[in-house]
Amino acid sequence: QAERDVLQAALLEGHIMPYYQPKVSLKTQRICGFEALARWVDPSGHVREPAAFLPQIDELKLSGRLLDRILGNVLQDVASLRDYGLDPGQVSVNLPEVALASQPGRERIDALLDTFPDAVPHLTFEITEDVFIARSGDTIQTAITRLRDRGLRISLDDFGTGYASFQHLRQLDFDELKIDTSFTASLGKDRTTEVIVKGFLAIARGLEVDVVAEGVETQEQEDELISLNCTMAQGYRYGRAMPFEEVRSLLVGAD
Ligand code: G
Ligand code: G
Ligand code: MN
Ligand code: NA
Repeated sequence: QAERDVLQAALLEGHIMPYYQPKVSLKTQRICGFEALARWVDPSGHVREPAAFLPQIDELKLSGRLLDRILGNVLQDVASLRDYGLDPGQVSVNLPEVALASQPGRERIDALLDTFPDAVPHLTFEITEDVFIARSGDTIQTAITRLRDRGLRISLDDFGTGYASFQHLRQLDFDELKIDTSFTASLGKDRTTEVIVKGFLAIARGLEVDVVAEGVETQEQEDELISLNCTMAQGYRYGRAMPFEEVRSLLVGAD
């Protein structure tokens, strides 16, 4: 209970917030968007990463509250950038399974989106394949279709690491596929990985969806991805997740 109170207070008082990791176009080498990643920032300035608090959030059934906070902040930040005349590009938010599976979860998302209609076209929701495992696929599919109809994009996160990845491709219309860090890390080192990534990119081209390679750290990985015609990348090579004020400065500088 004490732990729950601490987490709930951190959420209510706004200490848990999105940081933003840039996504880069491999064609232009320019920033084309960001992924919002939750951080818990103490009043002392100490920053905790999701691994330190997401498990408790799940356990204490606070993931709905977390999404309210992260999505609410992201919409506000996107709207504020637009007010400055800046283009944030596509901003991704990680969606937990319960957000789509439960009626209250879906209603909360709708209510938040209604508050910032101009920010909605900038939004991408990242879902992992585990959203399909726990509940009936039909409910999830309907929820996803409704969101896409509102003009936001759906991205399949950690692609290739889950159970029955190809089955999900057949059941779901989506807009983007994210190649997991574990594949990127083996590029240039392991022929099997290269063949698999090449296959992912061929599938994405055939389905006409975007691809983002995650966890890009080196020039070699980038060169390899470019030679495979991958269009977007994300990783420490381009930048770590940063607070909103830094995003604004970065975009002002890029203008
Ligand atoms: O930021 P970092 O690379 O440490 O993120 C670790 C993991 O936490 C990633 O798998 C990411 O998807 C997840 N994560 C980060 N922010 C959020 C969030 O706001 N909501 C959910 N559900 N997961 C998040
Ligand atoms: O949502 P997802 O699980 O994909 O979250 C992305 C995770 O990958 C975050 O934990 C983020 O901190 C991490 N990450 C981002 N860039 C890099 C990178 O270049 N290398 C590695 N190893 N991890 C990264
Ligand atoms: Mn993600
Ligand atoms: Na990922």
